[in-house]
Amino acid sequence: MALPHVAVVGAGQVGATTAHLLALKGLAHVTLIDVVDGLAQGKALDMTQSAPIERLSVSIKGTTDFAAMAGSRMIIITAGLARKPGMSRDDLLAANAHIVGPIAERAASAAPEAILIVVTNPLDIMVALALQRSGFPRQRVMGMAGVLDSARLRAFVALRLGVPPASVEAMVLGSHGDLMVPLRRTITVEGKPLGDRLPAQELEQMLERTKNGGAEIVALLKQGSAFYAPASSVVAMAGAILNNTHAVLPVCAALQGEYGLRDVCLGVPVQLGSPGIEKIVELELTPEERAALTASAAQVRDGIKSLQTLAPSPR
Ligand code: A3D
Repeated sequence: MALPHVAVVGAGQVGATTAHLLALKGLAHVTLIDVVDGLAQGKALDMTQSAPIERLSVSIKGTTDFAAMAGSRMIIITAGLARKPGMSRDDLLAANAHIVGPIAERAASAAPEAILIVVTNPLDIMVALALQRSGFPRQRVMGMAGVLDSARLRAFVALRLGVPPASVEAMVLGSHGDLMVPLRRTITVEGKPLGDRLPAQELEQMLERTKNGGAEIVALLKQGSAFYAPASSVVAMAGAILNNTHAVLPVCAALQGEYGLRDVCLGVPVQLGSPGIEKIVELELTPEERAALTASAAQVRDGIKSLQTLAPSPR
């Protein structure tokens, strides 16, 4: 079967790493797009020169021309500002809304059947904006955050217990921010519940570290934010869709009654396949988890409302 085309908009740290991973895994032909002249072209050329060594058979192109999104099966939006030390994700809202809104409109006119995956922060609000501005059905618009937040928790638990990272599973739901909702009960090691392998206080510290996982890296790097694990996370989602695996992953999706919530985009377990979001999986939640998810939704809803007060996008 012919390989699909994926456009990655934003050729910065996350976008370029995502493009390279897509190519290394042979998942798709990749077009990298950025407004900065030469950036996407240069990085695509560099990746293309890794092709003989990595035995890649996909094409990797770079351009400033948004019309190159035409024919894409999937468009991954990573364009926008990243956090600087001391900034919250919400500090990026106005600037990134003016970037993501027009990209979603252009994506919809260039590739009306594409699946959109948003990575730009503040994530849940940018997904709501992309949904609105693309006019796409909610099955085809989603955001990456839960796979990353869950991977951070999985990595911390694995490091502490000295087990292979892939043997630890965990699910973090809710918004991508301070009010994310780690489901303690979902943590398993080698298929078995975590139980008392970690003292409760230590687990709480790990959950707190997960919530601050992005800020910890921003503070260390001093410029820019995390990109290796974010790119791996979005490529995991892309792989599940392009290979139609029906995997259930935590994904930011538009809710219309699921978990008793509507008109909000939030991280929930989602079954991914060829159509995009095949199903939102409704887990049984404890009253505390449900309350935390509702608080998380309220915060995202406030952010979505604030989009209406922004000045129109400069064209
Ligand atoms: P960075 O390396 O600065 O790259 C952003 C790129 O976007 C730059 O190359 C810009 O030139 C480009 N850009 C700006 N405006 C446009 C436009 N209109 N069209 C096309 N390209 C444009 O940032 P990054 O790659 O580290 O991060 C990108 C975004 O992802 C930021 O908003 C981050 O906060 C976000 N992010 C989210 C997560 C999540 O888990 C949700 C994780 C990591 C980064």
